[in-house]
Amino acid sequence: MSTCLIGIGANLGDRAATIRASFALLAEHPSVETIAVSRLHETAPVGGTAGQPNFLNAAARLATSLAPIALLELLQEIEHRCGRRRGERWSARTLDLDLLLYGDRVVSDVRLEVPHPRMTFRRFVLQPAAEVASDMVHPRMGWTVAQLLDHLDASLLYTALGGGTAEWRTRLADELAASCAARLVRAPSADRSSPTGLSAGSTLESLRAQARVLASASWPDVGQLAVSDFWFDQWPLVADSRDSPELGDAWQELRGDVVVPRLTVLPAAPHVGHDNRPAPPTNVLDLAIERYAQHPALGPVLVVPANDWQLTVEESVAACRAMR
Ligand code: A4P
Ligand code: MG
Repeated sequence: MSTCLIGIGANLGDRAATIRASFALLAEHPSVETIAVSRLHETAPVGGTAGQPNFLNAAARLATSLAPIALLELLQEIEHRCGRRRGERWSARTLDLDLLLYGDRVVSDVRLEVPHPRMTFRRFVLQPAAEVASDMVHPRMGWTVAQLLDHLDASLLYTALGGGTAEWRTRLADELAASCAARLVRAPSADRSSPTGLSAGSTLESLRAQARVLASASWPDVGQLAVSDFWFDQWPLVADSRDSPELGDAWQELRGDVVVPRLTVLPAAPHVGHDNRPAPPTNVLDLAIERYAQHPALGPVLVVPANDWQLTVEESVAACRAMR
């Protein structure tokens, strides 16, 4: 038997009745044992078409002998029996059942991604999930569900953009500033003159300049989202890729003084420009960033498809709203 965490959302019809019906259908399956269900949480819709009704969100913890794909098929069958008709992505729905966690398994399949790729920063997912599965561990990050929710509560409203080109990050930061009324935190000027954001020979100075811009002591304590077009936590990766322990040490020393991002956005293919030019050969740092994005131990990461600008903007804007 594997312990699984299911995320539930509904924003059409009699939402509470549909969610309760889905709990009953899950519980009556011979290979599923329901361990706990959360309360129902009223939440504002995030992403998708404007003007959607509010959601009710919930979570369920199960034990099952079904394999991950078989469990996904059961969830989809229950969605269908409860009146779900698949429309556009993120459209209003009678019932959405997401497989958030399946024990400590990592599944990456065209039909199924587990852990659910957007669960780590969504309050509408984590709040109900923490009621039934606070101790379950996200196997890519090594954080418990309780830690993920604590991070949303304890961190400042700040999103860092990393990887890609300086041009890509600046453009995305501008989009987020416009769509989410965010305050822009620009990279210190020396960084912006080089495409990688790192002028050779002055990397230590660059790290220190970034730390000054992100100093917690002078961060304005307002409820406004901040977005930086650079990522302070890239430094340990830079240190490794350049075999430069002093950079790693400087990062260790200064990280306690800088603002921790609530979310970091990283591109899946770091060197594709916004205009879809072919990617130049991938360098060691880009590879390290891609690898880090698979196991982001320092905090929640949204991975965006760098070759699809519209999707990148939609996902990033929705993520910044969902983490509030
Ligand atoms: N799929 C891949 N991995 C999984 C997984 N772990 N669990 C595939 C479930 N399905 C998974 O899903 C599209 C495809 O994802 C499936 O065919 C399956 O093979 P879908 O349910 O048809 O479409 P969707 O839900 O619109 O897309 P998606 O990307 O799953 O959306 P999300 O991320 O689930 O977000 N705002 C509030 N307040 N509350 C919500 O519950 N939900 C969404 C949907 C957006 N905004 C929301 C809420
Ligand atoms: Mg879904």
